[in-house]
Amino acid sequence: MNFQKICVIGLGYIGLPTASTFAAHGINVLGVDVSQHIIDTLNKGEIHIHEPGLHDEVKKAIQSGNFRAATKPEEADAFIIAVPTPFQENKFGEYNGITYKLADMRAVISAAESIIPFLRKGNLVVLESTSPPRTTADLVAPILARTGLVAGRDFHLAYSPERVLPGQIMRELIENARVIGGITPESAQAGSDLYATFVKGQIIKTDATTAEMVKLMENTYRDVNIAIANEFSRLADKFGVDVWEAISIANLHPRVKILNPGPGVGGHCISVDPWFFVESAPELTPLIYHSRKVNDAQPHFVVDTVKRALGSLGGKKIAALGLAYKPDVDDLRESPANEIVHLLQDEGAQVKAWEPFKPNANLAGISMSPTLDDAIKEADALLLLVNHTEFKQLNPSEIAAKTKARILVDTVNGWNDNAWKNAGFAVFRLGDNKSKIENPKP
Ligand code: SAJ
Repeated sequence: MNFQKICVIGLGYIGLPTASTFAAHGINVLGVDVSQHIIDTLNKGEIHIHEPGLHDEVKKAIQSGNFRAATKPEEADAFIIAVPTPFQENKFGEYNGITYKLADMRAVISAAESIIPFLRKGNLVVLESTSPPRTTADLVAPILARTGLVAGRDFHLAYSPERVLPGQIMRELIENARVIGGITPESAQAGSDLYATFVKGQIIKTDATTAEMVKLMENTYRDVNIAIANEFSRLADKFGVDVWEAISIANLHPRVKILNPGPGVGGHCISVDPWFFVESAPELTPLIYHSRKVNDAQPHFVVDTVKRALGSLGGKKIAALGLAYKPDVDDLRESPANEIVHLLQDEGAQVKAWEPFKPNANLAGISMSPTLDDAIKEADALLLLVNHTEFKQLNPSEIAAKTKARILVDTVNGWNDNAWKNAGFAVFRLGDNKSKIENPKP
């Protein structure tokens, strides 16, 4: 299939990079968003989100005349839907005594509806938003059928999940393998023709529901495996073992690859996507459900560890280092560190937080320090919550000279025990009770 003009609906973290990349590869792109503010910003050549390389790409696309933004779609050869699929705020599902979160599909529904007046025979529609299995076939296809055209017969319909890492989006969009699931083989082929415009990685064609499952399976696989690592950290704590040592030994086995325990699972992918499976089939997903529960409860285990390190939390001053949801990103949304700060404060601790990637973050109920020195100066304990490179490089004796604290709690195995002990700190690591409970030493 040949594509001269496409509409990309939803100009967020995925839609905007996708739209500008198509434009850079010679396709005439209309970007569509419900927010007039976003449209005005883009048409001026500015952008509303932070992603390395994106601003230049958008500026070039606008200047070349290949990219425009508007609040309504127009006729085009292809339509790409890249809108958010968050959780419903106030509604939950229930099955056999368990409560689970429900996807809010309203943005997908209204994006599909917005295409109706413009859909023509021979067009291609692609859904990119992460969605519960069968969304393309059972939700999007019936909406588009209101045109009188039938998906797979009169127009092509496909699902193609984004699988890019924030911070690397512009490169990964082009280089990563791309899955295209068609409602028919011809739809998959049409989708493949479209993305071949810029994708250099392998393009894999399959059916739409397989493609939907692939996306959810990738992130669920990771969530379940982090959950077992987190459960191992609690077992190690109980039995007087250092979980990090145990994992590194277990991982010498050629068929074992245990992930890292930590303060919990954050971000808007891994902690979200497994719920789409639970919602779709709660009777089939006890493992996925319980893994989510284990990871969501990990902040409580961190608080128990801090409590043990300090004796009690009431009135204690704690420097919380790192609020991002993972190392070396400035993204604080859904971060377990945020919850940990609140739990510590609920128990009477006074917490000052330092986040080098967002020192001025405005987080409800959290007191941010303008500098690392300010956060640690009067602290009774240092609490390492994210493995930022900057934290790994800190010099223990220099830090010892700047803080009253002589206790530190490391939840991510970011610091070298001995170096910090030599600088005068009592070191507590998450899932490491080895030196606290006497085990026979070799
Ligand atoms: N984490 C652990 N232990 C680990 C690995 C991660 O506790 O061993 C935690 C991190 O600290 C973080 C969370 O899990 O809080 C998620 O981090 P991540 O780097 O594993 O994943 P995301 O959410 O940034 O990005 C994922 C990626 N998916 C996979 O790696 C399978 C990415 O490729 C996807 O594009 C993205 O989800 C998405 O959009 O779905």
